Amino acid sequence: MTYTLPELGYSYNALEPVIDALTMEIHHSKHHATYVTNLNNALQGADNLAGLDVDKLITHLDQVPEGIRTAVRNNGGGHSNHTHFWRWLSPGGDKKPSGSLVREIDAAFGSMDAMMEQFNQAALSRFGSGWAWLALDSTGKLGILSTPNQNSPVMDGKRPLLGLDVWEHAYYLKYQNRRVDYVKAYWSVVNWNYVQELFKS
Ligand code: MN3
Repeated sequence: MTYTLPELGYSYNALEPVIDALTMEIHHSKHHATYVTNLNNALQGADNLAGLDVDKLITHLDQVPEGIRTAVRNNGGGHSNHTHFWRWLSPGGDKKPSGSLVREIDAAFGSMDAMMEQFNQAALSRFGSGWAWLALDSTGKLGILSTPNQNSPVMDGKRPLLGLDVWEHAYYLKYQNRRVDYVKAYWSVVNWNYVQELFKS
C-alpha cells in the first residue's frame, strides 16, 4: 500500500477570503502532494512500514531504519499534519465547540478566549516554519504547544485536536509578513466538529 493525497472535501476557493484559492491549491496539490510522494519514495523496499497508518508510522520513528528516519519524520509528519489540517478547516467555520470539550477547555485554560490566546502565542512565537497545536498529552491533559518543521505532537505521544500550519507557504500569498492576521483569521474557519470528533475518539 502507498500513501495517497486525500481529497479536500471542498473547493479551493471555499475558504475565501480567509485563505485564498491559489494558496489552497498550491498547498494541497503541490506541498502536500510532495510530502506524499517523498514518503512513498522513502519507504520503497520497507514493506513492513509502508502499510502502516501514517500516525502509527510516525509514533514509532525509533523503529524506522536510520537511513530513512529523517525523510519519514519530515514527510510522514507532513502527510499526517496536512491530512488533519484540511479537515480542521471548514467554509464559514463551525462556530464554537460544545459539551465536554468546552468544559475541558475551561478547566484547563480558564476560558475559551484564554486557550485561543495561548494558541495564538504559540503560532506567533514559532520561529521559522512549524505548527501550533491544541493537544492531549498521554495522561489526557489538554495543552498548547508548537513544533518545528513538520513534527507532529504524535511523535511525542500526544494527540493533536487542533493544529495550525504557520509555514509561510500556508499564508504568504495573501498575508505576506503578517502572520498575526492569518493566525487570528484562522478561528473563523475552524471546523469544531472535527476537533470534537478527535477529542471523543
Ligand atoms: Mn503546509
